[in-house]
Amino acid sequence: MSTAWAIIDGKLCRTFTFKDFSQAFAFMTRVALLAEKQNHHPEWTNVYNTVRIALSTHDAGGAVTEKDRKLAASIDALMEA
Ligand code: H2B
Repeated sequence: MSTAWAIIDGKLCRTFTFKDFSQAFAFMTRVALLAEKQNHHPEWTNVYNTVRIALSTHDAGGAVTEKDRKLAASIDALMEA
């Protein structure tokens, strides 16, 4: 099941669930392009149809910053499109 964004272990996290692996990987491809554009890259795991994303800013000592919130908002916008 997909979740809302939440701070877990100091990172901005959300879990996305899709119909199957193909849908999950297509989503990851789109997020990867966003991440490159923003020069801000997710820590993530994928297991079959589930993608878990954890965002933090290494450059800020691992804190959650505006860069993480911006990438999270862009990912949400992908989901709505
Ligand atoms: N991604 C994330 N999530 N946090 C960072 O601090 C970060 C990044 N820094 N992507 C960028 C790249 C930095 O390492 C490069 C050198 O700009």
